[in-house]
Amino acid sequence: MDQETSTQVKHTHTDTHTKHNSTLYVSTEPDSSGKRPFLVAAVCLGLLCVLLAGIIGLSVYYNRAIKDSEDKRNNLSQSCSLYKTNTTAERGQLQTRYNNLTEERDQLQTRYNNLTEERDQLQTRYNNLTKEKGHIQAKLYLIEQHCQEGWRYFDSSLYFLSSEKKTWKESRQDCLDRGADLVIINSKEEQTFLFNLHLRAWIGLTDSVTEGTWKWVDDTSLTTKYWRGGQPDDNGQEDCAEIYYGQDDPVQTWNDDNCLKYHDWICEKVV
Ligand SMILES: [Ca+2]
Ligand SMILES: [Ca+2]
Ligand SMILES: [Ca+2]
Repeated sequence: MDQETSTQVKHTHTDTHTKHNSTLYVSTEPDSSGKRPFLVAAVCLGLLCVLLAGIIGLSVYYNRAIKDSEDKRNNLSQSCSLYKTNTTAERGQLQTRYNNLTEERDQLQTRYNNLTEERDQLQTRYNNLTKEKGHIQAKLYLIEQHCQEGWRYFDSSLYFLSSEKKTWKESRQDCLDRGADLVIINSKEEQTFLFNLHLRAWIGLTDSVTEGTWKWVDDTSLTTKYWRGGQPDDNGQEDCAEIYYGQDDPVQTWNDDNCLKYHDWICEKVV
């Protein structure tokens, strides 16, 4: 059977040899042609194995790359989250600090306003004191000048004591000429001060307008009185008052007398 097949093959190849002389050598080796499919299959299998190994390798590579990428993404996400947390905390701290600085600024502004107000008040007070100092200096100068001319000073008033005698009206005119007037006794202290001068002198008190209604020269009514006992008695029309030293009690020294009589007098100038 194999012999017949071989003969047929050989015959076929002989025919082929008749048409194509160049293929004659190949057609005479029937043994090697039987192994080629296996060789091809083995090569293919090898290639498949290589291909499969490559695919597996690529798969592992890409899986690892994907995992690395996910890890990086997770790390990045964590970093972003941490950054957000830190940023939020920092923003909160900055807000708190801003609020504190704002409050501190407002307090400083209030303190500044108070200090400004206090400074203005002190400035006003300084101006008033400066003005007052000027008045006091002027007053001191006035007092000093009058004292050099023989006036007496007591409790914000200057007193001129006459060295001659005149009627009440002439005495008052003399005081007016000196920029003063007959003395008005406003207090017990002033009465005592005048009593201690040991004088009998006209004072600025009269009832010449309405009998019995005593008024001071500044037209104020008499309230506090220091008459001697039994006075005023208007004995023979007595309408002018004098302070009459000689009584033991310093607050009972006044007498009404005739305005045309001659007495010393006391002028008063309030400073
Ligand atoms: Ca007085
Ligand atoms: Ca009288
Ligand atoms: Ca009298």
